[in-house]
Amino acid sequence: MFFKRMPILLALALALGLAGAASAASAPGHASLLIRHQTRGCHTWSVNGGPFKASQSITLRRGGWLTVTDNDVMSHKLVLTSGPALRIAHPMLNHTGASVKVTFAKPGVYHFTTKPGEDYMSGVKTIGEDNVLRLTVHVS
Ligand SMILES: [Cu+2]
Repeated sequence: MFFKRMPILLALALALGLAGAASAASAPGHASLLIRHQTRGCHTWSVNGGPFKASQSITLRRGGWLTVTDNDVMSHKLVLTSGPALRIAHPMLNHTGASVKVTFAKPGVYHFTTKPGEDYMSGVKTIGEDNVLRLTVHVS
């Protein structure tokens, strides 16, 4: 019985191992985030056209990069709050459609937030507390 079952277990272990390796290798190389304005909470962001939320989490492969585009009615500054040291060349998103690109040379877990600035125009009304945008980036 044991010897009969052995090859199946071995095959299963191999298959799982290969699947694990394949998923690590296929972590995406880039992601694009879009900040939008909304009445409730002032702003949210979306990853690759997905749902708009205040908090997002993504996985990138080492050497991968992301872009953040600001379509909000106010500026945002992209800020790294924890994780491996990282240089953000132009962290200020200070006009409609402004974008920033961040490249991840080192593996690790990076946490970002944004520091919103003043509205570009007066009279923008929102409901509730302004959201704090948060992003976790897992780089494998
Ligand atoms: Cu906003």
